[in-house]
Amino acid sequence: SKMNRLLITGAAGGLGHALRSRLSHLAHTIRLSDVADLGDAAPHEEIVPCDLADKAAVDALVEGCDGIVHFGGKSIEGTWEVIRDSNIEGVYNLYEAARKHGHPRIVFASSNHAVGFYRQDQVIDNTVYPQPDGLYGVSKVFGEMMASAYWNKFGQETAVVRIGSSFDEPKTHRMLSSWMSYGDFVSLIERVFDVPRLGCPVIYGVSDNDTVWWDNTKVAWLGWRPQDNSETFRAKLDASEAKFPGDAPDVVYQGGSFTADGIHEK
Ligand code: NAI
Ligand code: 15L
Repeated sequence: SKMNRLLITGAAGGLGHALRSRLSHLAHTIRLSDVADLGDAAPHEEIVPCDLADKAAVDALVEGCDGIVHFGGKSIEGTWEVIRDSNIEGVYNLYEAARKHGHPRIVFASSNHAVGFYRQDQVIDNTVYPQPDGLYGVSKVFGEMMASAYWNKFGQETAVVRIGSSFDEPKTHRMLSSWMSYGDFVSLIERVFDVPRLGCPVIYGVSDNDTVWWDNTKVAWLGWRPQDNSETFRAKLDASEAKFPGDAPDVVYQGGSFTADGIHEK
């Protein structure tokens, strides 16, 4: 049944911008939040600017929401200070606000970079030990563990989605394996808010691609069936992207070039 109010954090970002209107059927009101400009609110939308590092502001942001799609945060490698404020403090603030305001179901945008040091010749399921590929990946593991602790302690439900690469198209050959279309992400979020009992599953966010690193068998009960396949973009990528040497991080590790990124100092 339709929620009264769905909160989307990070709504000014790539995924927020793309999914904002595509999730509008899920709730009577979509509350959009970010530190960046969100443009004008459509009739069914409300805009609530908020820095995730501000605990009191996040508390007020979450109050009155029946569901949360948590996209907000640093979305690539960064300095510790930025990662800490947005992805560590921010996630803590979000879960504390959810605990105080009726446990709205959460979609947590985790990342393949939580497991980025698994190799591309391995197929992993949602039970593997994390192998984060940098501070960003570590922050996503932190978020996954917050979800787990608040589920076991308080019954807070979260869909932990280890997103591969969710863009309008795969931008590199690596993304032929990691790509998740916007349409498939929408259908995943629909399932998350539809199922009567969610719990705290870890789900790989990936389309029905031919080359596979991730096994979602253990979350088949969710009934999510991605429809899109990156193969339709292979010829275009063959024409636009040079082939990497066989030992390049982009063709060795699931996390690609993030595994070779240094620590970003201030
Ligand atoms: P993005 O960087 O385009 O959007 C993130 C948004 O969060 C930005 O609009 C930014 O202003 C906002 N934000 C950052 N720090 C904030 C703070 N302290 N307070 C409030 N807002 C803040 O990233 P994108 O691609 O839209 O990703 C959304 C989420 O999904 C991120 O959490 C990212 O880590 C995760 N993700 C995305 C993937 C993708 O392929 N697009 C892959 C894996 C994970
Ligand atoms: C991510 O976690 C990033 O948010 C996104 O920008 C892409 O880099 C993606 O992973 C990826 O690994 O392709």
